[in-house]
Amino acid sequence: MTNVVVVGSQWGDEGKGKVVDWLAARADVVVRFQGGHNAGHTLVIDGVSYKLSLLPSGVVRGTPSIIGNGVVVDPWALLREIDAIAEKGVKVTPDVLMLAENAALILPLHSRLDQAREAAAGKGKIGTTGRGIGPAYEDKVARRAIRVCDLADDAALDIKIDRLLAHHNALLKGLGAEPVDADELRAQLTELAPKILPFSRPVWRVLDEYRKAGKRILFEGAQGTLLDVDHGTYPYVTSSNTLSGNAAVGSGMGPGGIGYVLGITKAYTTRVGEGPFPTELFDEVGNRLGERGHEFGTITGRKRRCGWFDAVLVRQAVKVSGINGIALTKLDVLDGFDELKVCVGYRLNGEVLDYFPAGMTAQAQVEPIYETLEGWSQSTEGARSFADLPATAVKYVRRIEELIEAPVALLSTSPEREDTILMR
Ligand code: 2SA
Ligand code: MG
Repeated sequence: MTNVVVVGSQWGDEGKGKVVDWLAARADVVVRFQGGHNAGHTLVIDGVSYKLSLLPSGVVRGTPSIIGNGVVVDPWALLREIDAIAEKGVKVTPDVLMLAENAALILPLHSRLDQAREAAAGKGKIGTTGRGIGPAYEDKVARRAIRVCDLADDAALDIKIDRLLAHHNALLKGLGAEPVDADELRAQLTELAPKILPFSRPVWRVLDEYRKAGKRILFEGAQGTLLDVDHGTYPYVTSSNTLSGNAAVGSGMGPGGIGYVLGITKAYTTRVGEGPFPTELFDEVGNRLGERGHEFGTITGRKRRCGWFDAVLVRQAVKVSGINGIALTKLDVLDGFDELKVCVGYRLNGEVLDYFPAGMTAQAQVEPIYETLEGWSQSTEGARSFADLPATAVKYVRRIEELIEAPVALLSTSPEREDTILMR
C-alpha cells in the first residue's frame, strides 16, 4: 500500500469513517489535514461505537495520528473528545496524537460569531454546523489567528490577542453584542496551555521521518468535494479545501506524498444544510432513502436531504481531486427499488450540460437528465464478494464506473468493517 488520501466525493457523509477505519488498520499513521470538529463519523469496533469529530480515526486503535496545520482546532472540543473516548477505555497520549504547532485555534468567539451570523442571515443562511469553522479560517487567512505554538509564547500571545480583539470587538460592537475581555481570554488560554502543548509538534518533520522510513500514511479528509471552498457549491460550502491536493499543504508534505486518492461515494446522494442539490427528491422515494440509510448527522443530528445518484457531480469530483478509484458505500439502501435513476447530465435554459456550472443561479436552476436502470429485489446488505450481488446491482455499479470515469476499488455493504469487498 502506498500513501492514501481519502476524500468525500459528494457533500460529506459518504461513509468515510468506516472506510478510513478499514484502511487505518493497514496504515502506520493517520493524518487529518482540513476542517475541524464539524466533521463527524462513527466507528464501530468490536461492538463499541465511537463518535469522533476532531480526532483522526487512527487513535481508537492506537495508530499514531496527526492533526495537521490545515485543521482548525477547538482545543476545548479536543480535550472533551479525548475525555469521552477515555471513558470507553481508549487513552490518547502524546505518543499517539500529534498536533501541528502551526495549526490555528477555534476560540469561543468564533462559534458565537458563526451562530449569530446564521441566526441573523434569514434566507441567506448557509446551514453551518455552528462550530466556528468559518470565522476561524477567516482569522487564519487574515493573519490574526492564535495558533497552537502561541500557547507557549507569552510575548506573542499578548500581541496576538490584541490584534484579534481589535477586529472582533469592533464587529461585536456593530452587532450590539458584549465585547470579549482580553484578560479573560488570556486567562482561558493560559489555563489551556499545559493540557494542549504536550501534543504540539513540528508535524511536517514527523511526516518526513515517516516518509524516509517508508511508512504508510493515510490522509483522512473531512466533508466532501462539493463543500470545498473553491470547487464546491459556493457560498454553500465549508471554509476549507476538502480536495485531495490539500492533504499536502494541510500537513506539510509535498504533493508527491499523496499517493493514491480514494473517493468515498454513496450509491445515492445526500446533503445537510442549505444550497443547491439537483437530484434532490421531495417525495416518498426521498423519504425512503433517508429512513433506510439512517440519514441524520452524526454530530448535530440534522436530517439529511436525499436524492438519486448524480454521476455528473461525482465525475467532476473525480477530476478536481484526481480520484484514482472510489469506495462505493450504502448500495444496500437501494435494495428493493423497481427502478433506479442516475443523473447523467443537466438541462439549463434549453441547453444540455455535462458538468456542474459554477454560478449560484445556474446551480440552483439546472434540471437533471436521468437514465433509468433496473433495480433488484434481493438484499445486498453484508455481501462479502462481488459474485454475491444480484446481476442488476452489478450493472448499476458498472454503469456508475463508466459515467464517473473511475473504477470502484472498494464496495461497502454494511457499517461493519468486514463487510467490504475489495474490487481490485
Ligand atoms: P461549516 O460548519 O461552516 O463547516 O458548515 C458549512 C457547510 O458545510 C456542511 N458541513 C457538513 N456536511 C455534512 N457533514 C458534516 N459533518 C457532520 C457529519 C455534520 C453533522 O459528518 O455528520 O453532524 O450534522 C459537515 N460539516 C460541515 C454544512 O452542513 C454546511 O452546509
Ligand atoms: Mg459525517
